[in-house]
Amino acid sequence: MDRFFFNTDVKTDKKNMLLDQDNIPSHIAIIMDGNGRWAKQKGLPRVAGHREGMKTITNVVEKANDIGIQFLTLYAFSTENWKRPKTEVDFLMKLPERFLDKELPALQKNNVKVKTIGDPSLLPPHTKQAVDKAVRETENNSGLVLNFALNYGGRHELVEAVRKLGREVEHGHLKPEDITESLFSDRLLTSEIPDPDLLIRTSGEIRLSNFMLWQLAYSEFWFTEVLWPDFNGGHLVEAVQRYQQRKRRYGGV
Ligand code: V07
Repeated sequence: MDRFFFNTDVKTDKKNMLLDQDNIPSHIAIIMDGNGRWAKQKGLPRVAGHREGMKTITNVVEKANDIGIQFLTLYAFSTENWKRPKTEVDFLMKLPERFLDKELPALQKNNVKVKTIGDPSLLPPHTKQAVDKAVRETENNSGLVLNFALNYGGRHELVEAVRKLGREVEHGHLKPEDITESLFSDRLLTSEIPDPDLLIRTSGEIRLSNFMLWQLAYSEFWFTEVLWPDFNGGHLVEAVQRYQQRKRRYGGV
């Protein structure tokens, strides 16, 4: 029997308010693309788009929490993003602190648990410290897990997992025959997080861009032309509805 959820938040969500409560995706992963293009269209510098994109996160986290999402992974900075102009990289590296200075109290109040995946070794110390502090201070929260992919690369993650397994074999703790998909998953940065049920990419690009290559093997993909700074809670609900329609169709055959 289907139960339905009626959202009364008219501020962020004017349409598409019906969701099947028995089929809410546990984990949504998002490639937050289109910030630079949003700024360009408005004649603003790229960094203005990044700043606006940060506001979208607050909005989307709130809605994800409302609809009962348990894990939200956001691709904030890829291993390839270091190739951007230094001024832009420097600006981007200030955003985790800015975001957390402003939002950590609200995240705390909403019982959100902050996590990260990615290689922290190349992050500036000020960035790493701010993120570590947020992770530490929210580690006992039991609500939505807000997982930031920060200096994350899917291939890098896979190579690191292979290295780990290689060392375990070398030390005689493991036989190659013992390596299973499940054991391999346990060596990834997401070992404590289920695979995403739904991937959203904004801004019309139809690519994975080295994001969660292993974990997205069975996920539903939802691509939208909407630029990340224009994305809102209503769009998130729409993506979940499309996800639910697909799931219902599969259930029929
Ligand atoms: C970044 C803003 C959102 C649009 C996409 C690119 C720019 C939030 C964070 C963040 C990261 C870790 C954390 C808390 C917040 C962030 C970067 C870029 C590098 F623990 N937004 N945001 N980090 N953008």
